[in-house]
Amino acid sequence: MGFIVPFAHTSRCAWLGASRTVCSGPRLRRQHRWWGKPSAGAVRSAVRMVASHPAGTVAGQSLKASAPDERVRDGMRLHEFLALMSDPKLAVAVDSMFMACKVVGYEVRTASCSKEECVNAFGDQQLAIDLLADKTIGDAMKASGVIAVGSSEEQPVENQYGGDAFSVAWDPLDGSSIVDTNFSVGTIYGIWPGQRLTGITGRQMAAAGMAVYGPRTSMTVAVDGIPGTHEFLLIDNFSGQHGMWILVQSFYTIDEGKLFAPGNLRATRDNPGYNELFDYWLRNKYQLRYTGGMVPDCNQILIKGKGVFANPASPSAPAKLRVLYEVAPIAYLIEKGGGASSDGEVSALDIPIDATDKRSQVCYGSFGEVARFNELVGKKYMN
Ligand code: FDP
Repeated sequence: MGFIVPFAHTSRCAWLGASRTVCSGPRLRRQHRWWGKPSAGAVRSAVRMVASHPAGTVAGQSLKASAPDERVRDGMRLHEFLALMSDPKLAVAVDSMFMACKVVGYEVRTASCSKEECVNAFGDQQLAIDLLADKTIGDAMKASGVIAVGSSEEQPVENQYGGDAFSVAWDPLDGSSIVDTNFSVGTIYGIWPGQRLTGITGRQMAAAGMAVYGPRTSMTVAVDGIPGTHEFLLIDNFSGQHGMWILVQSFYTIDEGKLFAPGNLRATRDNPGYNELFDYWLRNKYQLRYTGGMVPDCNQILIKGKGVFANPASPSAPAKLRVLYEVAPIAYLIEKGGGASSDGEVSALDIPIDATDKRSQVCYGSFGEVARFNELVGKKYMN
């Protein structure tokens, strides 16, 4: 039962390691919770979670870390973090994404928006902001020299990029319908070993990330071989560190807590299970935190260390989110960060990606919240 392992630790100092002197207040609080005795409710929901999942999908193969890597510490720079990765080509691919997202953040910040669209300059032309972001990321992936196949939500085909080590899928600007309102938007990406992006599952991923373009630009990233999920901040204060990515916090656990982000709410009309789940959240006085942008709505689960994001399907409001570009990479980040994901039945990391535009309903959050989603919503309206 992999996800209960953290409660078995008894020495907090071993956990803190090198990061001990630089921990912030909230991070210390999170670590206290992590090391504390699990509540009866948490144990009950964990047991329910195991019971509601076929063997091997969550309990057996959880990506959740049994212990953090002591070399990872708050305040470290991106290049120091990349140096911890055992595969230098993977480090190049991840670094290239950080570089591209820095540029995309600038493109979003300096776009001009009307009621019709948001545009920015590309040479002599004006380009819609999502197309410009897509081009920026595609160019960076090609230039990295390590990417065999690239594919984006804007062009959902498998493009050959000339490298041989990894393949990468990205959603260049998720939340494009809210970019004009100046809400936070983001980039999502997943990196797979090998030379294809179909006939795979999210569980095979080597790394995933999501950049948040909000009042601050941040990147939440998880990589194979390094426990946890980590948030980097782009320093934008004209100091000597201006333009650098600095690790600001690491996530290893997602607790139970009453915070909800109910996506595709229209599906409550003809999905009785979702209606019941929504009613449960209201009756229990959950706190609503939903922007309509999947990146900030899911990233908050890691930052707050609690909560649930759901986007269920119904007959009249079918699944919209794409597994390759959105669902699987975010599942990787949430599961490595100590949470759970599900398509209503199995971990979103186990959904077969048989086509680049395959879609799925999804739920992310603490184990208890995801178990409740499986119990009430299930997969009745997903095919
Ligand atoms: P958008 O269409 O604005 O790009 O995946 C796309 C997405 O946004 C998600 O970010 C968001 O959670 C979802 O769609 C919202 O969909 P609806 O507006 O259809 O509810």
